[in-house]
Amino acid sequence: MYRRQFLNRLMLGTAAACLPASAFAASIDNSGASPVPLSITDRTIEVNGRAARVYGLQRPGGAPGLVLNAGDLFNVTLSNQSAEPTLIHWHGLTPPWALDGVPDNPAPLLRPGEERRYTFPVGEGGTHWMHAHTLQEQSLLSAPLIVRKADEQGEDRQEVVMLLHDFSFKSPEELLAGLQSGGDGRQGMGGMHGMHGMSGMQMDINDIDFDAYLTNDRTLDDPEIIPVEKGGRVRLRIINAAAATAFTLDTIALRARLAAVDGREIAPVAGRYFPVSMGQRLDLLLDLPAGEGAYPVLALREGALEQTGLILATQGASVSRLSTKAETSGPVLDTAFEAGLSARQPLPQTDATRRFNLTLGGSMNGYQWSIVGGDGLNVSRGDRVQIAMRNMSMMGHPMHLHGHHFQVVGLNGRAINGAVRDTLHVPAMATVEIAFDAQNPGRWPFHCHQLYHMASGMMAYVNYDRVG
Ligand SMILES: [Cu+2]
Repeated sequence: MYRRQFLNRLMLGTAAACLPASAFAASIDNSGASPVPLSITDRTIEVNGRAARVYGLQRPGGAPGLVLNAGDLFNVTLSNQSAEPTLIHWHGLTPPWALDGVPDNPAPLLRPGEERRYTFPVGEGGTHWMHAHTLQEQSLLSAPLIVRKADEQGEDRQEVVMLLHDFSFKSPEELLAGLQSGGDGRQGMGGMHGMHGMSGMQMDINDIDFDAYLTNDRTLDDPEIIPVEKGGRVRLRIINAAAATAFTLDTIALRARLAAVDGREIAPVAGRYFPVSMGQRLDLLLDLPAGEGAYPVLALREGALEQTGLILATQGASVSRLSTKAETSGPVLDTAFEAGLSARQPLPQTDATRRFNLTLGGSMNGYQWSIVGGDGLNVSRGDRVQIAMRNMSMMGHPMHLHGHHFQVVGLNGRAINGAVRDTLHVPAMATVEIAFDAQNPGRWPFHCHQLYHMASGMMAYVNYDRVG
């Protein structure tokens, strides 16, 4: 009952009336091609030596999520074989609004035993994600959604997926209640950090102490070891599926090139450390040394010692044991890395026809969060929309827009011609600006992807005043 109440609370918006019910007809495919079955299941995994009940999101045979080719039809039958009502959001795809997968916006939850067909053009490809847009996301109701671009389909690169999670043996309802009461479940302040000349202000980095940090369901006590070839080439598709944890990827001994963020190509950036906030994805290209070797790739928890990851290992290489804790805290995400990114395909140059100014606010006191100015994000089809966000809170917020990709066009008051994304991390006290073209009518969620912030007020909608 308890869980149901919270689920209902999290339906995130009332049923919107601006599309007729017949919009669902768009989901019926008459082409005759058979859909891919995708099942929501209950399953048990082992975490820290204990059994944990979690959700699964699997194809026949048990493979998680979906692997599709760009240009294909997304042609899927989603069936709920779990014991709870739920629904799946296709994070990174731009389907018609009726198929977006946020409960009651506008599609209803899938009841246990119910199934639903989805067909729409999958788009140009990239590393994407699928997840429940409810507290069930914390219980691993989440999986990779990989759409291979044309030039990746015959690519001589081994594809490796890293799905990152934060995990708790407590239910998400308990975690949220703990945050709201300021008691159990809350870690406390993340420490003192001076930022942008504002030294002395206290930043909050993590507000939940999780029991484990997972990569593909496993901790570093028992990591996944991926067989690779000597001198091999790897495309690492990293998805930060964590509910409330930002990470920095550390490729350690391997030099990497970042080729895409949120599935969209950028001018490649070489390096070792790559930040990835909640809801964001990275495509890292790795070229392995010629000899035998084992190469850990780690994800460092922001502002804390915990780490997770996997190991790429050639045949016969000796694999050393890795600790779940590092000796120094993971980096705190700022705007410096974002400032160095530029899109391979930026938005066409044009002036904004609609501008909005939002303030991200809130505090740990009472755990209330807000998007001030987010009530009137009304646009028209064809608009170039520009949204400035000022984060006046002491936490970072990964802001995600459904149904569109936006370009990062400003950071802390400086105009940039940045990456094209669907999720942008807005650090504490930072100002960012994004732009997008309104081409996909609907009532589109625009929210913080920290699950408990979203559940505590950080939800707005970009609404097309004339749908159709
Ligand atoms: Cu947030």
